[in-house]
Amino acid sequence: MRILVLGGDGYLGWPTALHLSDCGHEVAVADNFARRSYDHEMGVQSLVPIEPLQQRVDAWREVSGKEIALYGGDLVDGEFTVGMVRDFRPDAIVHFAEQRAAPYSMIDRKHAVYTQHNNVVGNLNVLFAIEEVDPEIHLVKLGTMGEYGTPNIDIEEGWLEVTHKGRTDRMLYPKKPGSFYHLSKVHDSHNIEFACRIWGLRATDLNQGVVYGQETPQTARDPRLATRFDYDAIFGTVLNRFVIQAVLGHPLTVYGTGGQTRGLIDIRDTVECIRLAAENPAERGEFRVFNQMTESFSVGEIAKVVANSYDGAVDVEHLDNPRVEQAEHYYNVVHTGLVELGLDPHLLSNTLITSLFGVAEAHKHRVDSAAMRPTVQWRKPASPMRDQG
Ligand code: NAD
Ligand code: USQ
Repeated sequence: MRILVLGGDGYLGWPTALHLSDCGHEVAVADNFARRSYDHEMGVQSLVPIEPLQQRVDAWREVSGKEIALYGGDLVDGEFTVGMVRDFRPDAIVHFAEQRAAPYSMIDRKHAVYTQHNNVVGNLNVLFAIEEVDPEIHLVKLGTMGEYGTPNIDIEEGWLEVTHKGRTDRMLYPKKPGSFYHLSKVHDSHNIEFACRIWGLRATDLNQGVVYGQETPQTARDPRLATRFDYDAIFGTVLNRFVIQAVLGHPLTVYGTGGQTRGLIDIRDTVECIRLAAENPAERGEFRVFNQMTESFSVGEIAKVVANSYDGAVDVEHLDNPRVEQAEHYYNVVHTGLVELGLDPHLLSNTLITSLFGVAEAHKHRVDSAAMRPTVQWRKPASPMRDQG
């Protein structure tokens, strides 16, 4: 298949492009390098050094003999987006290319507006490009488990059968996201479902949980193929941060009581889920949703797993939660769709965490400790809502 990976310079986009190329697909990557500019803005850098995208593509050619085409441009530019799709003529488009950090979207008005404009408009341009160039193209879109929030009922895969006053219908599952970033994904999901229903496009929305890990079999083949590994309080995700904190001898920063529960997934399963979704396309007119996670853990449990796997002493510090989220709640997620397509998950194990300790140990001199503590508050200090939780 011909597969265009949008956001192909990112943490997940790059290893996915390599995995798809390794599996024999014709791959192109597109990126506007916004992620690298957030690093400059925040004064941080990936823990693991990463090469510029052109060098990564050259290294992959050297290592594997395979070509990956490269498009530099911004999805918010509709002409660029449609021109790229017309030029590459993909069978599937994998869309990772969004601002993806909840804390970044909660910094202030400017960052919230940027996040929703970048994500919602970019995704709309992708939908219009598919409709204009070839409605057969399958869109594989990265959504997030955080679209659902933490409802007090089971979380189904995107759709819910509702019986109301004696009548029954299949409705989009109700959403209660926890940040302006997570909201942007809800808006995307609605726009995609609309395009499938009205134009007959085919799409798979992958509501992915929090990803952990840094290496895949392809990125491990050469240091120039490494993907990024974020540890800072804005872009670092929880398990990856705890691993780095343990190695640095910093306390693990559990927000609040640590009772909040999330779905998690190993980066090696992320790239495989994308392959499975791309190779088994949705039907024309179908808005298909999979919950792309393999296990649920509370933040407190994640801290325990990391602390127990590390050889040295590890402290846990409970910080006042800078976010507004339920501390204790029901969490039961249906996630059978991808397993039915053939996913054989890597569950969280000491082996994986031990190898991550190795990655963190090798690069710990690059850490700026000041970037570790959370600074973005969900509640504004003067807000009358402040004490309502
Ligand atoms: P990332 O920020 O590392 O990668 C996203 C890439 O998209 C970056 O390289 C960025 O430069 C590019 N990009 C952003 N806006 C763009 C635009 N307008 N035009 C072109 N390129 C643009 O993020 P990631 O961690 O690789 O996440 C990828 C996707 O997966 C995101 O959509 C994210 O919401 C989703 N996701 C990530 C996680 C996680 O834990 N990392 C979990 C669930 C879902
Ligand atoms: N948390 C801590 N301590 C930390 C960091 C986080 O307790 O040092 C807690 C947070 O309060 C939250 C949970 O850990 O309850 C997850 O936080 P996170 O920063 O790891 O993940 P999140 O903000 O939800 O976002 C990440 C990705 C995002 C993706 C999402 C999947 O950045 O792109 O959409 O995971 S999900 O959470 O399923 O929505």
